[in-house]
Amino acid sequence: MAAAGRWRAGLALLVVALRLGAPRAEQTEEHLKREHSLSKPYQGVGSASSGLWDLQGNAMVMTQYIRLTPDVQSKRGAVWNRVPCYLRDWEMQVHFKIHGQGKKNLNGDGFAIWYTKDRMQPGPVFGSKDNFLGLGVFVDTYPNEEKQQEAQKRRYSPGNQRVFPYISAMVNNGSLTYDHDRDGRPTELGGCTAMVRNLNHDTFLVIRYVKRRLTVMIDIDGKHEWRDCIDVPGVRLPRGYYFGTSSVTGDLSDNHDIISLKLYQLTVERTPEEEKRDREVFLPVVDNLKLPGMEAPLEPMSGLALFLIVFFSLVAVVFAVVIGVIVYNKWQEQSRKHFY
Ligand SMILES: [Ca+2]
Repeated sequence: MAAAGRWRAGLALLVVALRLGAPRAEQTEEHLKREHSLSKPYQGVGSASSGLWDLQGNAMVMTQYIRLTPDVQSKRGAVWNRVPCYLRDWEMQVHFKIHGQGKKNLNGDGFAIWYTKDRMQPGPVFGSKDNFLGLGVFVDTYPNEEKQQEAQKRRYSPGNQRVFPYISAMVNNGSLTYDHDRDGRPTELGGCTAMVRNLNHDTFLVIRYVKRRLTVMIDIDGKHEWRDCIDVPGVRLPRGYYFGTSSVTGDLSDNHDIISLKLYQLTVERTPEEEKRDREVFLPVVDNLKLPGMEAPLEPMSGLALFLIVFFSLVAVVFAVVIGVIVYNKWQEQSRKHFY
């Protein structure tokens, strides 16, 4: 239900989807935004002057897909949208394929889908920069933490274990570091297992951002059905960030292919209260989330702080004037006494 409009969107650009399961029928309009979408024949992708998407590293444009990395060790590739996205509510549908020669858990490392302030900056997080500002959704195909613990002959406590490939999401205000050795566990907003590798059918992932609610759904079983993966309310993302996707291989590798990225504008109605709640933010933040290093968002000075500074400055000025007047009067008195 509430399925994203991939199947219908091919027929018409404008689709009205009725969310049947919702308590009150809520209408959502979807509209494909070409300037933030990437699909065959990938016209102008990576060209210096024209085109909407930039290529980076080892990424290559093929006829049927964009290969972020080949199934070769130590490769890194990315593709980034050139146009910042100013939409409030959107849905990104990712058609991807991960395949390679390596046996299970002898492949890596996966890929990331980004909505971030900075673009085209290489780094250690699936080939892209750490301490990023914005959202990262990671399709992680190698269990670093588990392998490390195995090597140290330690075992996970049951219930703690995540089965890989594993999809997770992270929102960063620039202060957080992605812990690669722990597969991002300390900063994970939510996640799910997704057996996405070496499949003969198409695999899809959708990131939906509506009314500050972030949801990730997957369609990886070849049944043309969305399955819930991540659902986090109160996610505040600034507008004007860039979409991108990046991937990296290390000692282990895979082909990481992007077949398409389709960005839909979602038009939803907001009540006045929702309008107030969803007002513009300048730094990414997740409500009611306590992560190490995220407790104090670096918002611009609050109204209260500004008021207090002005108030105490005024008090200081008044105090100084009063002292001055008293001292002046005393001095005049003194000089009068002196005169007579
Ligand atoms: Ca990993």
